Amino acid sequence: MHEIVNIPRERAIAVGVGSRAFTREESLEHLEELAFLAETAGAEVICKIFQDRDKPDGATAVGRGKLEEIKEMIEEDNIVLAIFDDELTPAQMRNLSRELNIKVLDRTGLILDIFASRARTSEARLQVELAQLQYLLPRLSRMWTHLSKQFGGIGSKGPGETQIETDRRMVRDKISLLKEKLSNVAVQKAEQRKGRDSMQRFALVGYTNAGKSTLMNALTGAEVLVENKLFATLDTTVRVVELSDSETHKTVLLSDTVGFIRKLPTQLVASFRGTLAETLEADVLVHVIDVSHPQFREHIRSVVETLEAIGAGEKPVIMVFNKIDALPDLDLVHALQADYAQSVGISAQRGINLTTLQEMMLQMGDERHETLHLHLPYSAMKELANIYRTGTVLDRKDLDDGIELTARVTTDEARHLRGFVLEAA
Ligand SMILES: Nc1nc2c(ncn2[C@@H]2O[C@H](COP(=O)(O)OP(=O)(O)OP(=O)(O)O)[C@@H](O)[C@H]2O)c(=O)[nH]1
Ligand SMILES: [Mg+2]
Repeated sequence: MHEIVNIPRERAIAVGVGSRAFTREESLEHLEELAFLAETAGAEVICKIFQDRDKPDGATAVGRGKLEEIKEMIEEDNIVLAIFDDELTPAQMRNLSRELNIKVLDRTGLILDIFASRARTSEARLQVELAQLQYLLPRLSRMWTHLSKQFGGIGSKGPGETQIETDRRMVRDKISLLKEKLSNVAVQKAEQRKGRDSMQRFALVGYTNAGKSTLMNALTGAEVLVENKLFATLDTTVRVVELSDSETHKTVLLSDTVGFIRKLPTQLVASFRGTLAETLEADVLVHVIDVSHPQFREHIRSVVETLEAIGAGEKPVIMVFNKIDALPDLDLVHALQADYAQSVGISAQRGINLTTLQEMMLQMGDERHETLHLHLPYSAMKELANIYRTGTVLDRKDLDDGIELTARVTTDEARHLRGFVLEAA
């Protein structure tokens, strides 16, 4: 029996402030994306307002006149929530809540809120809670109670009611505890992964809503949730894919994970390391791009930046231009294929060109990797840095006379490391 619960959707205003770094058109696209994020979080965006400025006002983000305009709209349209693009400083947040007298959220708070309401596994929940507390910590002051209420945002998923009356110290303790729990989860997961070391690993990465899960399902027959919403996926799924052409047949692993977005909060990126472990340990990344989106080039940049931030910037990549079925013609795709050596235009939904993609994966995967058990003296730190950059460290022990490592490295790198090998792992 289903109970029908009518949760009223909070009426919201989305506010964007231009800056010299972007054209007006780009800033308006960002505002559209903010509204899409807000809708995903369950709000109803009644109006969008944009102010072109050189930089945001230090006290209230928008200027005085604009603020009055926003106040009027709030009155007229019974708006209960104001959402600002970009991150507000604690002072801006305070001033705006006082001036507007409704709940105020910024892009970061909104993204954290979506993650909080969508996290399903215990690991994802721990990661989100950690990110929320880290976001809150610098904003803690006598405003704590007030901010906590406000922080709940849409659906009021705050970091837990018991925290409300607490002080910085308790928040810090809680942060340490969460980190400890997460590192235990990470150890367990690393154990699970050890058994699959011999298989080649591919990881789907890309902007949120690009079609990663749709492609995962098309290639593996998995049933990962697909939705026209931002951040439909928050966990990582790993499945086996059979790749074959006329000569070779190979079984590899493919993972689907959380998508990225412009200005992904740094707290979230850091907290989601556990979920992103598959991406970090992949041999090849499959970067999925919604080529039918007007801002797809900026999406590519955001994804590349995030990959660099998590330390996966140097991995081999196949660029997959998805949703070609939604393009008027293929001129754009042909131009892109000329720009990117390893790339293919596909439709994950309609199953167009998936064979070409699989052949490409077969070829890219051929760049062999091996697992080595090494002893590196402290004089070989350059080698250590190279292993971290191009390979994957599976196990590490810091000893008096150097570092003992189990690592997956490319065949090329393995040749350089021959002198340090203890035994075949
Ligand atoms: N037209 C078209 N739509 C597609 C295609 N592939 C995916 N979609 C749609 O794009 C939306 C997002 O797809 P998902 O597979 O959930 O995207 P995702 O990258 O996993 O997104 P997140 O998990 O939210 O980061 C859904 O509405 C899909 O139906 C395609 O080839 N063509
Ligand atoms: Mg997904």
